[in-house]
Amino acid sequence: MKYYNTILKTIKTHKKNLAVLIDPDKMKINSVSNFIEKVNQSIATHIFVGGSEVNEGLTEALVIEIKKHSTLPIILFPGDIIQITDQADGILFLSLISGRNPDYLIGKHVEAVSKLAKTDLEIIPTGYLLIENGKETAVQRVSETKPISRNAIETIKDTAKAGELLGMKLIYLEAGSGATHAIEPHIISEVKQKINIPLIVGGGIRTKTELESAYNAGADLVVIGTAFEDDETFFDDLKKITKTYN
Ligand code: 1GP
Repeated sequence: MKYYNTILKTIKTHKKNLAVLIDPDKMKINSVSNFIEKVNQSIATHIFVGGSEVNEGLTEALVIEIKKHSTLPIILFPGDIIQITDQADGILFLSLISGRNPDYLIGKHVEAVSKLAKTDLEIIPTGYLLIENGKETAVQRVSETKPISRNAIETIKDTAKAGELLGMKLIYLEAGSGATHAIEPHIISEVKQKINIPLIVGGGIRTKTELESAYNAGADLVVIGTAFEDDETFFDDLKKITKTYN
């Protein structure tokens, strides 16, 4: 579990992780080198690749191109099994535990097994919780599940804890790509206090202040996609710095 252990190590040393999420459906291959150059100069520690709706073949081509320009770990964050490619380094094996659609709890996982067996991907079991953010998100539409209300803090905490007790190695609090409201810091901090595994937070984070606020609340890894897609100058705010967190 090389990549997972690296995340555990950052927690011990009070460092934080930032994943830049690249959607194969939105990133053009000929834009990759410029984009990744900016990623390389930033505080990003991971590149996540995935999307809710991606055509077959696009993910693999994108990962191959990213690899030419970056040594950061490339972790698949797939919306579907067709996004699995052995060209990446790892995969978040996501179970959508906020929802009650069996396909996204276990069904697609069974289908993925024979494909994963042909790869050396590091498989990281991840409990994925979609939290309501004020508008319908692609995850909600594609998975046909309801997000948990952001006011239902006990349900959010118990769902995250249940994921941990089921053996999941990471918990991902997701507001949804392009969310109007990012996950609120008090939710991050209450979930973090409840669980003993690393916490990922993503969805709707657009500024350095929001990023810092998620870190300060207890996020170990933050995922940002849309803000970089919309405005690459955001990378300028996130140039490499040395900072530790308590
Ligand atoms: C989406 O959590 C990720 O799955 C990132 O969301 O695109 O809003 O940054 P954004």
